[in-house]
Amino acid sequence: MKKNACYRASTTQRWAGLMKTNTTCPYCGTGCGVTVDQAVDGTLTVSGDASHPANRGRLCAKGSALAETLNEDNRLLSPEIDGQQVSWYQAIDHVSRALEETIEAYGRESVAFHISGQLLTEDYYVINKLVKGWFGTANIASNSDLSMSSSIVGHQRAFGTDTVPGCYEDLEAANLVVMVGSNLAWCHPVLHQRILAEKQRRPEMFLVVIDPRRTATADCADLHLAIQPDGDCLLFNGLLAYLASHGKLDEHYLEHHVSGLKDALRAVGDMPMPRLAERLGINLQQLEIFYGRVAFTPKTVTLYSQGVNQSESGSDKVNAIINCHLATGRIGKPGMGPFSISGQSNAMGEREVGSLATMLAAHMELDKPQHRDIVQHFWDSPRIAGKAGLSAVELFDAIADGRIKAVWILGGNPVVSLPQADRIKAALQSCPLVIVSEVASRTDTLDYATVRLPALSWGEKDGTTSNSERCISRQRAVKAPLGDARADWWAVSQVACRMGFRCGFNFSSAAEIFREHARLSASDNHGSRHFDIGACGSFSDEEYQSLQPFYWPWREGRTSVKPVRFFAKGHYRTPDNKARMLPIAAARPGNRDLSDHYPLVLNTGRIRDQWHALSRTGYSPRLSAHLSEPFITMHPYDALIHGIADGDIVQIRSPHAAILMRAMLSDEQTPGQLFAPIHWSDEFASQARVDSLIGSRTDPHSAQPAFKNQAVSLQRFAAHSHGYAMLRHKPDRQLFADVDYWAMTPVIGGWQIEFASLQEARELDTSMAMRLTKSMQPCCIEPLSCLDHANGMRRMAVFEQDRLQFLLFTSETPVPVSRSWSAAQFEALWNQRSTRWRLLAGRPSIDQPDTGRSTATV
Ligand SMILES: Nc1nc2c(c(=O)[nH]1)N[C@H]1C(S)=C(S)[C@@H](COP(=O)(O)OP(=O)(O)OC[C@H]3O[C@@H](n4cnc5c(=O)[nH]c(N)nc54)[C@H](O)[C@@H]3O)O[C@H]1N2
Ligand SMILES: Nc1nc2c(c(=O)[nH]1)N[C@H]1C(S)=C(S)[C@@H](COP(=O)(O)OP(=O)(O)OC[C@H]3O[C@@H](n4cnc5c(=O)[nH]c(N)nc54)[C@H](O)[C@@H]3O)O[C@H]1N2
Ligand code: SF4
Ligand SMILES: [Mo]
Repeated sequence: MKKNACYRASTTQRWAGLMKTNTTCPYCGTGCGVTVDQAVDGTLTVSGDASHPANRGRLCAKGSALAETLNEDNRLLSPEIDGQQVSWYQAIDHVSRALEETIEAYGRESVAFHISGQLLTEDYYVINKLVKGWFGTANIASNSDLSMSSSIVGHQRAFGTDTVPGCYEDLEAANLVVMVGSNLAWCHPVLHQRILAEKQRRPEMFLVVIDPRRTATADCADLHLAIQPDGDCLLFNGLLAYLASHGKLDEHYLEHHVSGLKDALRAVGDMPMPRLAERLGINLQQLEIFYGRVAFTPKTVTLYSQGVNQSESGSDKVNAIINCHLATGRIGKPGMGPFSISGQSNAMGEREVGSLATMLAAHMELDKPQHRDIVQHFWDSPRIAGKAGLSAVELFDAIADGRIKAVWILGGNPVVSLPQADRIKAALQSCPLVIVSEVASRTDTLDYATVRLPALSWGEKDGTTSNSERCISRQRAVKAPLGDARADWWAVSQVACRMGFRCGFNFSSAAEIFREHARLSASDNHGSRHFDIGACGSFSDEEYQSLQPFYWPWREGRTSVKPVRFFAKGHYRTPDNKARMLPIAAARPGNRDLSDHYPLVLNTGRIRDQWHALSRTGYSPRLSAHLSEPFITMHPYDALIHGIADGDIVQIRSPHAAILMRAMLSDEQTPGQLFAPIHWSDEFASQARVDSLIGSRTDPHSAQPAFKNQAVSLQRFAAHSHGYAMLRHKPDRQLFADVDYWAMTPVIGGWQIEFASLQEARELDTSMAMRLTKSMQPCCIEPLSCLDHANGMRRMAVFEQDRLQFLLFTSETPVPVSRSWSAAQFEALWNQRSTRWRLLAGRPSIDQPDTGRSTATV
């Protein structure tokens, strides 16, 4: 038996008709353990896995709602070629032949993959092996390009390896936690809860948030520095100078384990503190508190996320932070270290497998001949990629200009998530072969697929995933696959076999792939690479099934597997084993593209209860209740000078596109800056894809897009008519094709749609009433309608037998009906016609309470 400290005989247990399975949450990089209970009738309930080291039983709102997002209505159930349903046999045959023909006609570099952090390690492994070992290219644009690549570059430049030095326990052991560009409270809620629980136990623990806007995370902190956008390099350069001038450098650590101090110090200069504070847009006292706290608190962790990574200076921000930790020797020791938090659940796994355009496999490097030899020899592959492939932004440029002729997208929605998103649409439209492996039946990217392949969703998938602290856990299947959905590794292996590569891809299980990945990590390693899970290379299938969360490295013959820290005693993976401090040039904070035409900075990010393009969370009424429409937050001052009131629909324009969102006024924003969430895709709203606004500025070292600092303009959208509809089922978005603004949200009982238009109210009403009625395809519908002459409001209710089918209200002004009350009416039986008119009031009668909102504000 392997010595996995918490190895158990089995993780799926039956008790009194209840089946319990331990698995892992598919959302964020916290990587929480989830226990799924399956009742005899198949009902699934989820709870936090008390034995998982990441969450010890906790779950956030998204994790707790996992069972209700296993929705069966929105699943891609069978393969399709050009919109026609086909068998897997036909699909694999078609894909393999089309790829062969493309390579033959246009060469190996004409084929590319676009993958995301939703995939499991086993999927990545097979894709990486096929692309680099058999196709001989490194064209794998990965989720990391959008999310983690600045951190990867920062790690590699400083440490010589992409190794996160610390672990979650450091966040609890620290006396000072500095959160930079991270809204941990909403994006990694369980980690945030762990920090807050510790702070409650030790109130002297000090929390700092560095973020241009006041977030939920900032609200819980002792100090919030609302620096100007991209002021991070300047702030941390200033900190390094302060530490040096206050005698806080660790001379011993610097002498033995670090190089580059002199150059780094020369680059930071000696800007006086008042000028520094002024440039950063914060007050001097705040800056002094921050620097003073860091200087006098050895146990400091600096945790950072997309406010750092997604910037033109992303890699430099990472190194400016790491410089301060190296100079003080605060790294790899309990409660100390720089800590890059990963975004998607398996973003870290992607890096371990090396399924990026810039890496090889198992932390080996594309440009090292001995690494290429190790991998090619291990794979026994006909060739091996020798140079970096295309990053995500470059990949779609290459599709647009015809260099790439075939792209296979697995687990991503680039039409929503990449900069200049309208160009992504155009690029995909021009690409002869677009294969999309998806779980959902409707996404914006699927519209452009020539081949659609149904993938297993969470709950059906089986494999491993790695979280931000290098902990590898199992995702286990808890239900049978729906339709013809298959694992991504299976689809890719089948295509490879059909292309004649059976020798390398004859995989029959995730366990088999994991064993091979583990053996490769140990191949010719001898301690030279941190990522080594050689102990898993000889697992039996049963051991793989029962594998408990463990941390890497886990070398052959060693016992597993507590969190490991790196670099306390140096041993960096550079030629002289010393870490590198880098000279960081800090540009002036702000946005150099601001102009009279585009005077405001648009910042983008996430909200608490939604996940990316809503393909899962967007179907949950509970999760959608938090913030239910695409919105943009602005300071009341900006609203005032643009003539905008809370709840107005506004147009946000950049040189690339224009979108419509609902205005939310908040003093959490600094004047001159706006914040919009990334979640609303064309599937859920008319024009709310923020990435259509974002330009293609990227970090020169990591190629990561500058998603958080875009110059835009703002104006009120002067709608002539407004509407609100409640439907029993999610309507086809084509119904609203010519309505300027619409957004749909699930509520208990159905779907609600808010809309607004430049059409006259009467026109809008007639066309919406006709379309909605037509979409019912009823056997016998009974409409009821009225025009309220007092306020020009039109009201309509449509029944099919005793059930309400839809409600429609239109008006020249925003529609004041009770949203929650109208949703609740879908549950009722309406067999007495005489009472039906009540519905047209859109609110409860005077003797009934109404707790919900009655206007369309988010
Ligand atoms: N609820 C929810 N949670 C998620 C996700 C989700 O979709 N929904 N997605 C997951 C993924 S993939 C990721 S990558 C993570 C992202 O997690 P986070 O990085 O924490 O989330 P974001 O909202 O993208 O951005 C974080 C903060 O960066 C700030 N920021 C913007 N510009 C700057 C700047 O110049 N400097 C500094 N210091 N800060 C700046 C923004 O104001 C924002 O509050 O979240 C993960 N968790
Ligand atoms: N403006 C702006 N843009 C951003 C960001 C930002 O902060 N601001 N953040 C960036 C970041 S950090 C990220 S991570 C990206 C996220 O961008 P994407 O990764 O493109 O977003 P998702 O909506 O998560 O897309 C994942 C798709 O995979 C499908 N899926 C889920 N599991 C599986 C599976 O096992 N197999 C297959 N084949 N499909 C699966 C889902 O249904 C979903 O449609 O957005 C990036 N874009
Ligand atoms: S914190 Fe992240 S991993 Fe944990 S339950 Fe929430 S979404 Fe899932
Ligand atoms: Mo991400």
